[in-house]
Amino acid sequence: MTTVLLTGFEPFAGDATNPSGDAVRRVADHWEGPEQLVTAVLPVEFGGARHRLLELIATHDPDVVIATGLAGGRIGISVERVAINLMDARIPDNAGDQPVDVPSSPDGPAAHFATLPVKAITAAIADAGIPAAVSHSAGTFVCNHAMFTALDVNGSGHRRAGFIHVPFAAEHAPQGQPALPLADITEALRIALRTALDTDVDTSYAAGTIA
Ligand code: PCA
Repeated sequence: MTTVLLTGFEPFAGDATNPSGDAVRRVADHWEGPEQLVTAVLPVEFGGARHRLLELIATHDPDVVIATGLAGGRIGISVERVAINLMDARIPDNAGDQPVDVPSSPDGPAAHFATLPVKAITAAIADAGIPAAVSHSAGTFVCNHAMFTALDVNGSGHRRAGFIHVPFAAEHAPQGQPALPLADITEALRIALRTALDTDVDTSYAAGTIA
């Protein structure tokens, strides 16, 4: 049985909700398979998120891992291409930890590329009329750390893993911030899972940035 792991995050930085966790719960409510879907909402804690993610991967040995989180201020869905081996927290996490200039994994490589078909996923979401782009930075906070962690345990080879940042949900966005309806964020994550499961070789098209 093919197994997929989809995670979101709890609220952080004083927000009442986190659209990533809300959307993951909705995807779970409507999943029709045939693959087994495992979902979780991770704590916004460097140590706690890593621990929980490693536990989930060890327990379920998923074929596909898509972790998701909020990137407030971004205008669409960001399909992350790279996780860097660095924690540099501008604010404390929900446990009060604020690592600065510390590697995610002291013995790990400088970075890991997502092993998801990031361009096919981005194109499929955009084709559904939902704004989406390939992103080349997942930041240096808990989301980047979670993405790096998921890819750092990718040793078995069969697993595809990566990360998707979502914007604020329109239902809860702070005044003046870009946002998408939670239904669109949910649909984007469903499309991402479907595309990751159904795409053997990623498509290739220019998706870079000049700066
Ligand atoms: N976004 C934060 C951490 C949790 C979340 O949803 C980030 O981008 O690192």
